[in-house]
Amino acid sequence: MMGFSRFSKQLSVAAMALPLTVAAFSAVAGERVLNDEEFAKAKGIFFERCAGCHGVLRNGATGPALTTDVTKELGYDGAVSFITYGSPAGMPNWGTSGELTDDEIDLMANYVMMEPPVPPEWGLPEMKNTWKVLVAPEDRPTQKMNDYNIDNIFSVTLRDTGEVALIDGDTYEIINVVKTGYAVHISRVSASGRYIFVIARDAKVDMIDLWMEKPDVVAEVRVGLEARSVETSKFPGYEDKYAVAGSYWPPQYTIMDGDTLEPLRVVSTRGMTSDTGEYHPEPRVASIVASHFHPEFVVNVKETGHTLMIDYSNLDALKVTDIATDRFLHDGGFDSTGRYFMVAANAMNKVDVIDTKEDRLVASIDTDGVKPHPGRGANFVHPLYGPVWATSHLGDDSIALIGTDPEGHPDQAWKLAGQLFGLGGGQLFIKTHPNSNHLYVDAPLNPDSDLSGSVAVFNIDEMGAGEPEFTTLPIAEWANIEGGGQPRVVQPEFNMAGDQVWFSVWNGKDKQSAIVVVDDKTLELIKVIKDPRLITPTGKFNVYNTRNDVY
Ligand code: DHE
Repeated sequence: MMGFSRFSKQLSVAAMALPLTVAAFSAVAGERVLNDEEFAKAKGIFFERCAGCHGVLRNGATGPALTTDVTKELGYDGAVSFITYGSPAGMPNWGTSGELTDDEIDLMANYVMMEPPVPPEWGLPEMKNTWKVLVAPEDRPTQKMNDYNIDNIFSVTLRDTGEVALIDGDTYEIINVVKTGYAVHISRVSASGRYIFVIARDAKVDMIDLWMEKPDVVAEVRVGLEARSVETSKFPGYEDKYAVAGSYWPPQYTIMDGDTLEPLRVVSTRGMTSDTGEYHPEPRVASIVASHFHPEFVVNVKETGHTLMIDYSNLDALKVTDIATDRFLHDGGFDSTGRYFMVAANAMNKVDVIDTKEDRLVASIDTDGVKPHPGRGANFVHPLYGPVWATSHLGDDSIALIGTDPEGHPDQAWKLAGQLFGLGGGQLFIKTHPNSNHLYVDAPLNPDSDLSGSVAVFNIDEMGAGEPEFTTLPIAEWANIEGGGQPRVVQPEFNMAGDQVWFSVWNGKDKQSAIVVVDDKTLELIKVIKDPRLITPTGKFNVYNTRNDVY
């Protein structure tokens, strides 16, 4: 365990992003027009690695715009440098991490100089062609057919194999590895806890039934060509009735039957920006949560900055409350009461607060950091500020604490109440649990492998005095990975009881990865889960915590 000063952390991150030397360019070919085969390959890599942050049409969001006016200004050498080394503001170091070869970097640097291709549309007919009910509702078990404590199962994203591993949180055994869509992203859990819904980057939704003797997929559908979010209806009376998925391409959301995934309604999100009123062709759907106060999905539209409260009580006459928020909405989570949804507008360095009871914007908060990236964030009671919700930042080491208690702590409510400073830039996820006195913050996108392989732990009780120090847990070292690589430690997730915290040690596809389980009280290692099937584990979703919005 070790501590870092804030100054040295920033220096070390900046040092990793030095410009390329002439020698480093020697393996690459230089600026040219790509042939058809090269263009197709580069298009694939862009879709897999770049479109999420920069947009299919490259208008920019989490990452800057890469339209040809911008890339030509940057030039071929500049593009190679960024792709190789990344940047402290959150661009991954695709070259030095070994994820892209010199030839692939050359392809990509040339590709971004050319006009982006426009992918096709994808409506209900296309969705229905891909919709499959593998086990009809009437053929499914009428009671739980296994002995698993299903509330303590973890659905673990195996990013590069397009699978999720269902892991028993009590025994650490892999229950099943389930085939899902391409570059699978997140899992969400139905209100009853019976079904897990998984969304993949190719917009395939898979529905897993945890009551089966061996839990497996019972229905699937593709709701577009690219997607990141899925959620299910949670309002009393609508439990497990609907699912909703948000697509990046085409920019739209789709409401599906919660038993079969039959696509029922698809609605485009193309339209005007909330502030300047300009048309945007690609306003992608970022995070979605289910309201606990109304039969509504809270759908966050990234590029145009709209939070749409979609009333699902009558799909034939869909009522939408369109709240103007900040542009570039990304991820977020509820406050501890489940009433306020806190969503990061990451490229604006803001967090917007949505009151899901009154359906209104409560505040737009400058987080005094670069690109807030909370995952679902972390709720805890700060010794001075009372209940707060916290977010880490992608672009620097700061952690923003936002007051969430307007009654008890009005001076801090919906304001930046305070800050902490973590391992360095490249932070992605922050987590605690109501039963824990610890706050965990990762930094998987930091170019320094010591930092990306560790996690910072703050003691909540000790946050009242001075600049709180953190303890560094060398999680990747504990995993004792064989065969090298740059294993990144990503996304702390608690077990159901809130006494263990799980970390993914995310290595290259052809390298060993692991999951490390830590005792929350003692911060000691409990278990390293290694298995040849655990390839590129990233997000982990504990059934109980996910379905009850515990974080
Ligand atoms: Fe994610 C959540 C989008 C890259 C792991 N990610 C989200 C959400 C969005 C999003 C919109 C919120 C979903 C919700 O709550 O409904 N993610 C994107 C991107 O656009 C981006 C930046 C680039 C891309 O090409 O996809 C991106 N995400 C990643 C990764 O590279 C991560 C680290 C590894 C992986 O598996 O892909 C990653 N994203 C996650 C995880 C969550 C997530 C684990 C859920 C966190 C949680 O605790 O809920």
